[in-house]
Amino acid sequence: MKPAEVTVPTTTPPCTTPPEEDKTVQNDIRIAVIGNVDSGKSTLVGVLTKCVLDNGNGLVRQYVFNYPHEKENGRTSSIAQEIMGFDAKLEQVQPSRAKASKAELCTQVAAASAKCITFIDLCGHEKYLKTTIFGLVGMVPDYAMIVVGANMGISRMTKEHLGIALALGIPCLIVLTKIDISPPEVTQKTLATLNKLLHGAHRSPQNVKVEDDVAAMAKLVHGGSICPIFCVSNVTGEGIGKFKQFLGHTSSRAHANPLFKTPSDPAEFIIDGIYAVQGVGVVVAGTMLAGTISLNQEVLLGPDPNGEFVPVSIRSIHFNRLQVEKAVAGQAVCFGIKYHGGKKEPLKRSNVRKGMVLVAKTIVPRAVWEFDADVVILQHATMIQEKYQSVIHCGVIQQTAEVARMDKEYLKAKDKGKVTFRFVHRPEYVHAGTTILFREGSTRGIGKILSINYDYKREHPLGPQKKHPKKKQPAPPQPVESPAS
Ligand SMILES: Nc1nc2c(ncn2[C@@H]2O[C@H](COP(=O)(O)OP(=O)(O)OP(=O)(O)O)[C@@H](O)[C@H]2O)c(=O)[nH]1
Ligand SMILES: [Mg+2]
Repeated sequence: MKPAEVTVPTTTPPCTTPPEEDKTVQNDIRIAVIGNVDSGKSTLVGVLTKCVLDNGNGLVRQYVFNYPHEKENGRTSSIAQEIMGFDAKLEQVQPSRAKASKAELCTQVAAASAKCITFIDLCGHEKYLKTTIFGLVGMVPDYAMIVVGANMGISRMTKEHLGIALALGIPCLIVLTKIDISPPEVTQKTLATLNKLLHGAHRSPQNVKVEDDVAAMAKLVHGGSICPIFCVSNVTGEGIGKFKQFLGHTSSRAHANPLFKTPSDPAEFIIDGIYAVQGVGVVVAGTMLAGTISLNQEVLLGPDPNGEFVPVSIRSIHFNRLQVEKAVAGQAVCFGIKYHGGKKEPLKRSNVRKGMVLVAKTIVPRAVWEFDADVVILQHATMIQEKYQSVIHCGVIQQTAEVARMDKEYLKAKDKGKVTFRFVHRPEYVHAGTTILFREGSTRGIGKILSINYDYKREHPLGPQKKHPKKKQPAPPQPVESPAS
């Protein structure tokens, strides 16, 4: 998939965030980890965050996996998050081995750190591409770290992941793993292919050497002007120290990312994870795109299958696993929520889905079925016409949509056009200006929402949906860990 023409802003808009909150936002960095299956993503995340080395046979990834089935087959199939902390001198905060659980380790690191990097470990296998795209589009990472096995070369999936990150305007860094087992000539060949690929995508690759100034490099990566390539071994530890130094100098791109508004705007929080926590109730994880949400505040949760929003209260707020009083634009946080007011039934996990939002009451949110978008078809085997259906990724929203109308008879690979998409299953809360990705089989496209069609209304395809189904639902699988933030 070729990168589309999406401009990466290089200038930082003036910051209106109060200094203390601004520091928290600036020192909270999110890195999405992508790349081909078995390239060493989970292992690298484990080596960086747990300060241990791998045995080349799947030892360290065990500390990163969420589920027992992932441990059994060694393949990431869910989104795992791990924290790496730095103190004020940019020395890594060592995780204490005495603390047993993943959650306790994260809390300990976050509490002792002046700066935190959250790695979002995504799936390499094509079977889980939907999950990986969700992590890249919905979890609003500051950077994408593309992991490539030095001995494995550049696969189709590596190109696909890189293409999506570039199309979304996320600055990239590359880590070549397995240099301990890759013959030097093979590593050189992989590097040459990578350099060619990045030049072709109008990015400047920079092979990092021992003597390079990583602080200066981190600034250039922030602006998206260079793409550094680090060569490491998760087994011998070669190159890991230099890479950690670089990571210590990275900073958040929240102020440079046009997706984020200021803490004084009306609040908007997009939900990327839902948990039922014993003794706490429903907890939603996600990203604050705008505004400020405080403890006990009343906000609106929605849209439900009928497109409606319900008032909920904020019972608890966690940022990097630590309890806080408020959350501001740019932060990834978790909220404990309950129905506001006199609702008899408690809020259940099944009442919330990924793709919903929490918004300030002042917004008066409206869910819609249709929107117009400017699109470019990156690859498609035949032609796209009216009634064509595809999965649309738009922030945390993932839903099949149909082409209701278009300004041309058909679109084929490399064509641009104006398309009206209509969601198939339920109305969603979307904004003009948001980037969308769509994919179906080998078809890939990217676009930007131009306008929302509030006039088109329809019933839910299955008739009006009950908000609280009477039938007892089977208990959803519980995450092994409590939410990451
Ligand atoms: N020798 C050597 N082996 C490594 C290195 N990094 C990872 N491995 C091994 O490579 C295998 C795959 O590593 P994973 O971390 O599971 O790879 P992944 O990219 O997360 O794979 P998916 O989650 O399935 O996409 C494991 O057996 C690791 O032990 C390295 O630098 N050197
Ligand atoms: Mg993995």
